[in-house]
Amino acid sequence: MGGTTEASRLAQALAQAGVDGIFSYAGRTSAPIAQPLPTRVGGFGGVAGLQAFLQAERITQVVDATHPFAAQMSSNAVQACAAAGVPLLALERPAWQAQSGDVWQHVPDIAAAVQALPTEPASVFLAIGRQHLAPFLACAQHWYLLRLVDPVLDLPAERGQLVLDRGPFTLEGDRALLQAHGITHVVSKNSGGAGAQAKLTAARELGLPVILIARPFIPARTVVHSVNEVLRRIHGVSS
Ligand code: 3Y8
Ligand code: NAP
Repeated sequence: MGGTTEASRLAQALAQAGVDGIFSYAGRTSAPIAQPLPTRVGGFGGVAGLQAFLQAERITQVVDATHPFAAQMSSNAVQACAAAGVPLLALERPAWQAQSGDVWQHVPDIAAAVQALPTEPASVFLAIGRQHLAPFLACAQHWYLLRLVDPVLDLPAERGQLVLDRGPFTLEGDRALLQAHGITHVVSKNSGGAGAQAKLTAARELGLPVILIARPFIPARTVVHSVNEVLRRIHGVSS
C-alpha cells in the first residue's frame, strides 16, 4: 500500500527482484506516478473489503508503506491482516527531529495547529495538502499560500494563493517560495522523509516559525525503516 517515496522505492526493488506484487493507491490524486508493478487505485471498502481482497488475490504478505498520516488505512490493515492471517510489515520513515536554529512549535493535531497561529494577521505557508484546509481558511485575518497536488479549489487573491506541485521538493524551490510571498509562518505535518523536508530547512535558514503537527495514533504492528529490511524479511533477498 503506497503513496510515499519509500513505497515507490520498494516497488522498484520488488520489480527488480522479480517479486509478484500489487501496488495500491487510494486514488487521492488525479494522475498518480506510475509504478513498475501492477497497480490498483481506490479504497478497498473498509476492513472487510481489504480482508476480502487479501483472500481473493491470495496475498501472502502485506507491506503498509503509506504515509504516517494515513492512519485509517494503517489501522484497517492491522485489523484485516489479523483477520485474514496474512503477515503485515509497515515501512515507515522516522519523524523529523528539531536541529539548532529550528523554531518549532509542536501541536497534537490540525485543530491545535489552527489555534497556534497568531491573532494578528500572518502570511502562512500551508503545506498540509487539501484535506484539512477549512479550519485554517476560517481564520479570515491570515493570508495563505496553499500547496496542492491538484487544483481542487480557488482562493480570492486577498485570501491567498495556490501553488500546484507534487514534490519531492527542493531547498532552493522552497526557500524561493517562502521569500517570494513574505511568509511569516509555516504549517507542516511531521511526515518525515526527504520529500517534504525542504520547507523546514528553508524555514530554519530564514528564521521562520514552524507549527509542526504530530503524527496520529496507529495500532501496534511490525515496523521497519528501509526497503532492504522489507526485502530481507519477506524474501531473504536484498536489492
Ligand atoms: C496520492 C501519489 C512518490 C511519492 C511522493 C512523501 C513525498 C512527495 C510530500 C508540501 C507537503 C502532503 C501531501 C505530500 C508529499 C511525497 C509523495 C508526498 C505532502 C502523492 C500521491 C498521492 C498523494 C496524496 C496527498 C494527500 C496530501 C499529501 C500533498 C501521486 C503526490 C501535504 C502530505 O489532493 C489531495 O487530496 C492530496 C492528499 C493525502 C495530504 C492531504 O491531507 O491533503 N499526499 N501525494 C496517493 C494515493 O492516492 O494513494 O499523486 O503520485 C505522493 C507524495 N506526496 O511516489 O514519490 O513520500 O511524503 N503529499 C505531507 O507530508 O504533509 C506535501 O507541500 O510541502
Ligand atoms: P487514510 O485517511 O488513512 O485512508 C482513508 C481511506 O482511504 C482508507 O480507509 C482506504 O479506503 C483509502 N486508502 C488510503 N490509502 C490507500 C491505499 N494506499 N490503497 C487503497 N486505499 C487506500 O488515507 P489518506 O491520509 O487519505 O492517504 C491516502 C493516500 O495518500 C495513501 O496512499 C497515503 O500513503 C498517501 N499520502 C497521504 C498523506 C497524508 O498526509 N495523509 C501524505 C502523502 C501521501 P477503504 O477504507 O475504502 O479501504
